[in-house]
Amino acid sequence: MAQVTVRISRVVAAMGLAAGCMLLTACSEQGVQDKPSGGLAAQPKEGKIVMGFSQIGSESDWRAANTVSIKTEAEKRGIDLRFADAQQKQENQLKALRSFIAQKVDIIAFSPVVETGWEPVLKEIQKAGIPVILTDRNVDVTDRSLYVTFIGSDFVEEGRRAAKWFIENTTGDVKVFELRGTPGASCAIDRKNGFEEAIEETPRVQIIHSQDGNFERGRGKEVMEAFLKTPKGKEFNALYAHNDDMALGAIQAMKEAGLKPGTDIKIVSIDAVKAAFEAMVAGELNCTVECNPLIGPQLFDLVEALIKKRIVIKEGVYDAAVAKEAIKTRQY
Ligand code: GYE
Repeated sequence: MAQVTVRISRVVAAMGLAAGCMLLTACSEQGVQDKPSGGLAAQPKEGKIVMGFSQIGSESDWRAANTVSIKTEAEKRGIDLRFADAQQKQENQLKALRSFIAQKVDIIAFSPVVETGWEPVLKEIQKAGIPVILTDRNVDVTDRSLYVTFIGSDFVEEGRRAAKWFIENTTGDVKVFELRGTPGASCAIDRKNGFEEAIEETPRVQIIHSQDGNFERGRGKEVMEAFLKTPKGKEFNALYAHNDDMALGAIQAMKEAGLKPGTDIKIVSIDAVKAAFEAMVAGELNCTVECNPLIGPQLFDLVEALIKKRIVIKEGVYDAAVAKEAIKTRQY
């Protein structure tokens, strides 16, 4: 399983929430009690936490699973989730974030489609006293106090893992076509950097062409169709796609052009969605690097810790009759 990391910024300490966050790993087991106290400007209304969530869109199977995870977990915990789909447009996300301020939500989470351009709106949110959690993708801001934390995968490492597959499972010259994700998205930038870093000392593995396909299956197919008609399209023998959906689209284009994906062209992509496993079973995809979209439980553990600010530890009572057995697993 891929690790979804939770990076806590300095602001948590500044907000006096460090203790709550240190206990986060234990939250799901130990339960969070609903007993708001003063401190944060945003407080639950009528006992319910109100959270604004700005989702990027529905460009991939990964995204669909991510949306389900967030919605299901919110529902399970009785959180009033105001969910907005930005259809892959930053301007729509900016509008959604400003509308969350107007709605006076308790907390905002969002998955930023691109890395840059968030500073002004994050300042407005901070001024309104609403904590912000970044999910999935990162932002490029100088002021780290503008968000509490970033919950997401290590995309550089994913790029390295993809490269490692080519290095370890091929011989001879590997001429890679790189199908990149959305321009300016943190995961597209990092997945490229991680891959390039990992192939640096293996000159037989080279990226001979790189183009973006916006993380979409349809785009992946179109881009591959066009590429196959170019001179480099006759030369390449490997595909590195920043997500499974684009790889699956490209596989379709290769098949229509009479190529054998997985054999003539070695293919590695990222996400590990079910359709990628189907393609591997069919022998058309060689490897997928896992990127876990199921962040709902971790996200809402954090939300509850920030808003409710009271986490009760689970404890028991032990009769002497059980002591002999229980002592075997005592850690303190
Ligand atoms: O890999 C891709 C999606 O941001 C990690 O976005 C996410 C990426 C994921 O559309 O399939």
